[in-house]
Amino acid sequence: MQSFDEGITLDQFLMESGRAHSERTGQFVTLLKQVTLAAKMVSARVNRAGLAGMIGATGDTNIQGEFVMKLDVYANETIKKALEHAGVCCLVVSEEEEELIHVPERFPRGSYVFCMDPLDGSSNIDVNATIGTIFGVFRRKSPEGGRGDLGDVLRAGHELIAAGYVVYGSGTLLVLASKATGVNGFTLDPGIGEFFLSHPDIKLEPSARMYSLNEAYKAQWDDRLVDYVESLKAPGKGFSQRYIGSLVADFHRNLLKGGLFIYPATAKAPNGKLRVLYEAFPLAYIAELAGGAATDGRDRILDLEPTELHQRTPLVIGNSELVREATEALSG
Ligand code: AHM
Ligand code: MG
Repeated sequence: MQSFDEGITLDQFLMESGRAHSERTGQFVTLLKQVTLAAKMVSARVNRAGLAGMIGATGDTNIQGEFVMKLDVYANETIKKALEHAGVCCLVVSEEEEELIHVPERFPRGSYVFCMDPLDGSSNIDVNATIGTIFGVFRRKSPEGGRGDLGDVLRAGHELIAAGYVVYGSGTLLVLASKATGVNGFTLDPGIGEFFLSHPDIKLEPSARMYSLNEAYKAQWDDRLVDYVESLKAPGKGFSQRYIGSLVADFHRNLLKGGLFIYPATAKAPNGKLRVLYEAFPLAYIAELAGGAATDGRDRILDLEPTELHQRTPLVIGNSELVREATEALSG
């Protein structure tokens, strides 16, 4: 795996890693650059979101119109446009859109399939809590130049060639993972509009003492989960709990500080809430490359083969020993 020094720009990193990566077409690097560009645009809009009400009060409808476009819609359109114009994708899957998105006829069709949750945690926008973009990249299976089809998308997670997320929080940080480069984090310097490598080669320790899940649903849990979570609270175990309710933010904290995240099956949501293609797969790919693990409470997430675009899955993800213990407890 190639290693990099802190402080280089994301562009420099992409150019160097492009040389190391097995995807040598240049198209792959262009794809990641376009995602970066879109991330900067979304970040700028997220930072201004709170101004919408103030500007509305001035009665300037044009400016207000621009501001009040829902942020998740804006993120979806911005990322899609960045990818379509660059001719790097044949297909996009988005949480915001029911159907598979084909790149319009007027653009060249590229080799990649992009699966995204354009703005995860969007129920947190109103309270200025951290939100983010999650994405995974497959190389197409269908013939080059064609429109692409469902077979390019409905496939096992271990076929991903890259994944990442952007968190729009107190700062904007982009985490990028691929087998050639491992997991690296880049912080946006808003003054000059560049991402700099700030978290090189992120690794998860085998264990940690933090768990994240929504305990308000306890009455709907399987008894095995109730017992497992109770066991974490035993005196002397030293666990603490954090739950933001924004997957990307909870995952990011756990990736940097260690922790176990669970969004289980519940009586009301027997398949859990989170989506396979653009939430569970990318984060599982990142977790594994960082030395962690992810299961659905029984099987490895990256071995799932979804049969529907917006399929859901329970998710147990984080430090490898914690995921193993939780999975044993849940499937025992
Ligand atoms: P959404 O698709 O409605 O945005 O829901 C996804 C979010 C995740 O970011 C988060 O982990 C989860 O919903 C929180 O759900 P809950 O409020 O049920 O704990
Ligand atoms: Mg989401």
